[in-house]
Amino acid sequence: MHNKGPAPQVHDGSGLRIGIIHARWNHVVIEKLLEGTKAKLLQSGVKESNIVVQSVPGSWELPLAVQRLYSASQVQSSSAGSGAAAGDLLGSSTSDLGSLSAASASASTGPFDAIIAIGVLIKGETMHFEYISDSVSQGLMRVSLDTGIPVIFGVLTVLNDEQAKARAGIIDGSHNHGEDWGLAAVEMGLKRKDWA
Ligand code: DLZ
Repeated sequence: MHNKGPAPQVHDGSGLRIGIIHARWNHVVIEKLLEGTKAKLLQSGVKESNIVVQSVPGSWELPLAVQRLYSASQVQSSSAGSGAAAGDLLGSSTSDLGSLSAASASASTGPFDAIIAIGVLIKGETMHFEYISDSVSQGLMRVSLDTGIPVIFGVLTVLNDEQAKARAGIIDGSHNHGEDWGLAAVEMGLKRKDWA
């Protein structure tokens, strides 16, 4: 077990509904992060049908997508049974990363307990790296505080491809940070229920 993250706790996620929005830029790394995230959600007891996965082009689009996914799920819960699936409100309900998005096909409806935003920003690839990183992190925090839903910050901001791979478990012996994000979503989703 790696020793850089929070001290481990075990939480029961069987009653939770979790949304995941991921960017498609740097998709090889994204795929592994998504895999790690989903693995820990499932291991914590979150039902496959209660995990909704959506994609957007790049990290810049994450804050709006998280906000809309959250709003759509709130609309659904107030007009239960008659609303469109949250996925429909964002266009395609698949993540474009193959089987990892399979859960969305048979996804449940209702409000989310937490939403995980996943992106990989690599400095070498954009002159605007600092601006995008700053805006995306501020945007995600704003959505979280404005709506009260835990938004898990699954955005890697790294200097190069190598650093990205070393945070996604792609390089031998490296830790997949997606696992931490899955666990954080379960813990914060449960806390949100307590705080409601
Ligand atoms: C344009 C761009 C660049 C250069 N680099 C990245 C990146 O490393 N990671 C990422 O998630 N997205 C990148 N993008 C795309 C922007 O986030 C955004 O999708 C486009 O500017 C369209 O708004």
